[in-house]
Amino acid sequence: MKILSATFIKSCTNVSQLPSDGLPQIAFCGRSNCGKSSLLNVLTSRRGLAKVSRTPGRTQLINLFLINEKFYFVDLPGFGFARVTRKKKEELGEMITAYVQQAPELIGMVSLLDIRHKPSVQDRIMDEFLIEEEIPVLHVATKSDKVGSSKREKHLKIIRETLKLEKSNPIIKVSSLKYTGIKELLRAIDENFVRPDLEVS
Ligand SMILES: Nc1nc2c(ncn2[C@@H]2O[C@H](COP(=O)(O)OP(=O)(O)OP(=O)(O)O)[C@@H](O)[C@H]2O)c(=O)[nH]1
Ligand SMILES: [Mg+2]
Repeated sequence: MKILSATFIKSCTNVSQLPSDGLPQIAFCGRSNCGKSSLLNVLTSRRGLAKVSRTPGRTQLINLFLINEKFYFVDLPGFGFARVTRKKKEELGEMITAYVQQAPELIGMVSLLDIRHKPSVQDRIMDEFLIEEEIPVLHVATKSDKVGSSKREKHLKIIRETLKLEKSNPIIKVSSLKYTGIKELLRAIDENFVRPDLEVS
């Protein structure tokens, strides 16, 4: 897939505000601060398209970006940020749950995991929830530049074992800082989610 255009369309506080144009949506989920917004900027080659912050909990809305005028990338709020109030945490969790259950155009979820950390209970719950909802998932290990190359496989193994992923289920390693793994991720998105009518020739 080649990304020719990427445009911010809107931020939604509620799934009722999602576009009703029938275009497919590919969403990005993961713990707060795992690098969702940074990865979206790198994938679309638009620095500043999605807001990035060193402070976890930056993205608290469902943000939609129209890609190639044919489908959306959706930046979801991060889950599991300890410093937001319990009420806020519940609201964000509910927003993500409602999105997955009620967005009829969701064709796939890119699930991001910081390569340095063992997946949390919430990461596991999210994975199980996506399986239950029959949403295809592609796993991505982010911030691969933060782990020395000799240790990366060990970290991927921990992620694979904690999430009980089959060998056939890929985990794509990326670094938004070093721009590595980006082509591989776009190819995997194509192979896993994108229908022929979304292809750019
Ligand atoms: N070293 C390194 N830092 C990264 C990478 N990707 C993101 N970061 C940093 O991690 C922090 C969080 O990045 P975001 O992209 O805002 O993370 P997010 O998942 O969108 O966070 P929320 O919106 O809070 O859920 C920022 O300080 C980024 O600069 C990466 O590949 N390598
Ligand atoms: Mg974000």
